[in-house]
Amino acid sequence: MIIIGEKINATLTGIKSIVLKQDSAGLLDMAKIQAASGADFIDVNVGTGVGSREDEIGAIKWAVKTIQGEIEIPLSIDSADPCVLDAGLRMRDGRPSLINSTKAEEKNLAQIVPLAYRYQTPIIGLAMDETGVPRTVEDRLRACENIASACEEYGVPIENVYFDPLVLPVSTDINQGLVTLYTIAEIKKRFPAAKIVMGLSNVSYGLPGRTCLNAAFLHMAIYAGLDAAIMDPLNQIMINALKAAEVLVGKDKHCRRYTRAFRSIRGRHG
Ligand code: THG
Repeated sequence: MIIIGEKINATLTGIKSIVLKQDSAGLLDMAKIQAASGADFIDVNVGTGVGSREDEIGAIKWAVKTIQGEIEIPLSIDSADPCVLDAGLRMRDGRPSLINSTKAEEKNLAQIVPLAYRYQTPIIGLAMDETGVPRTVEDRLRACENIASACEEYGVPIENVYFDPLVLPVSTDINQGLVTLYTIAEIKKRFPAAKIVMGLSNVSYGLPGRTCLNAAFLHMAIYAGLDAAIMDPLNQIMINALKAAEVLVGKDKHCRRYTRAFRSIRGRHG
């Protein structure tokens, strides 16, 4: 499993103030702690919701430059704005990156998929279009088909595509857990060479014991074929869930990673 550390996200109040103050030390702390916890990528989302597009472009340049000046870790550039993605990718100057993300909307695809070709980076495609997140597996799959067609058209290999089946809260629609899980399984069948990624925490929105639900959902999603998770790498319960699931679906040869992870914390967890 590929772990994409989610903690540099300006919708979180602590990060929002770090971005607004351009607090480089605070930003670096958040990057280093996630890298040290085993994140494979760090997601960088600096959209504070205040200020202009130029402010967000300035913020992504600052954040990317600050992080890569100190640590070498792949970055997931997270924005809905193609110009912000472009600015972040240009600042990476060929270092390993991930575009997060494009929707299956004509205009979005035409602006963002060419960036994946130009910068030769993988790209996340969200299973949604201009009308929002479809509530059925069929409609989410149709969105993925449209993304795959655009990638083919612009010369982006399917191996570089991460499909995001998307997650809606089960508290508002009890079927949404299964819709996401079935979408993962169908994407795997239709595009076996592509990868599948998602953010988990939406599933438990509005309910108590969120980590309990998120961990169960991670187990099921890994069984269904999830390749990468946008998650908090500092949340030990979630990391344990991930390692256990990898063993049980045969993705951890000789249970080596599982054993190593538990050896270091044997005193606390048996
Ligand atoms: N898909 C894709 N990109 C995404 C999302 C997605 N980017 C944004 C979002 N969803 C994923 N990122 C976050 C970031 C932070 C939190 C949730 C989702 C969050 N974090 C808590 C915190 O840091 O305080 C801790 C959560 C925990 O302990 O588990 O709430 O769906 N492609």
